[in-house]
Amino acid sequence: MRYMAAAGTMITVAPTGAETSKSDAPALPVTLAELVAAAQACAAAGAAMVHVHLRDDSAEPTLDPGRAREAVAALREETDLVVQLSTGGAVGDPEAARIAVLDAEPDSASLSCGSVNFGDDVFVNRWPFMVALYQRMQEREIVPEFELFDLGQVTAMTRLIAKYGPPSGGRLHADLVMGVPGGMPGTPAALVAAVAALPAGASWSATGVGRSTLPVALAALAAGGHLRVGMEDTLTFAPGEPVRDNAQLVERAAALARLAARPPLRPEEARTLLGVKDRRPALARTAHREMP
Ligand code: KMH
Ligand code: ZN
Repeated sequence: MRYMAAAGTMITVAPTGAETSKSDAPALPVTLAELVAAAQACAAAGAAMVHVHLRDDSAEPTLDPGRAREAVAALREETDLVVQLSTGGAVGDPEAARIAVLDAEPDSASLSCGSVNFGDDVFVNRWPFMVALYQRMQEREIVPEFELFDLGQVTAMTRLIAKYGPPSGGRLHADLVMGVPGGMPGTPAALVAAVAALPAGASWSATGVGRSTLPVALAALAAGGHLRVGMEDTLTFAPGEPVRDNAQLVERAAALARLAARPPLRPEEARTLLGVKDRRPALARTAHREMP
């Protein structure tokens, strides 16, 4: 077990996701303006990275390359968050569209390390597709965040790195996505098992879907990990109380991190932690320094 706690906590916000409809969660940010406003509010609340899924004009999930480029540019312009695009998309999205997201040159992109049942559906991540995504990220100098939905996916990630070399930036960062119906449960025991299997020196965050949000966040902080929160994963703040907005979830994560004496990392610190290449225009590098 690696209890080498980082000094601070990197908080990632996943504001939108691809599996919830706007009609079921009206506070879900789906337009570019809503996404940017949510990202700004979450940055002010303590987020350092934003994990982005795109929606079209009907608020349906899309991997449209133009929208991806637009979102990356707008988030770079309006926030100093590390911008991570999802390559997972929505369950059933074609591989070609998922890999094409990398053309938008985000700082980071997700890379799911195996197929997993996703409720009634299957989220497919074939090994050859994982390899293609990984190599494209290496070529484009995009830092992968390895999404691990189950214990065996830790092994798949380790195999990928052993076979194809280190990620861009030379660091290794994984996110344990826990509590998906079909994946590992969102329990402290599962978290401890997954963290024990990570390669030495890896940084990691954890995400608890649905009602596992709090147990996973508390276990992750105790075990030295970082946090991912947001409406992609959590729509109920407390029993019977819908989430107000993404910033509410980030505020709670930041409060927990402070309580654990591991306060939120600033985006600059997250950039160093992840080893991301700085693609921001020179002006934008200083424009957001006043954020808390
Ligand atoms: N929407 C899920 C099927 C990712 O962003 O990389 C996949 C997902 C993972 O959300
Ligand atoms: Zn996602």
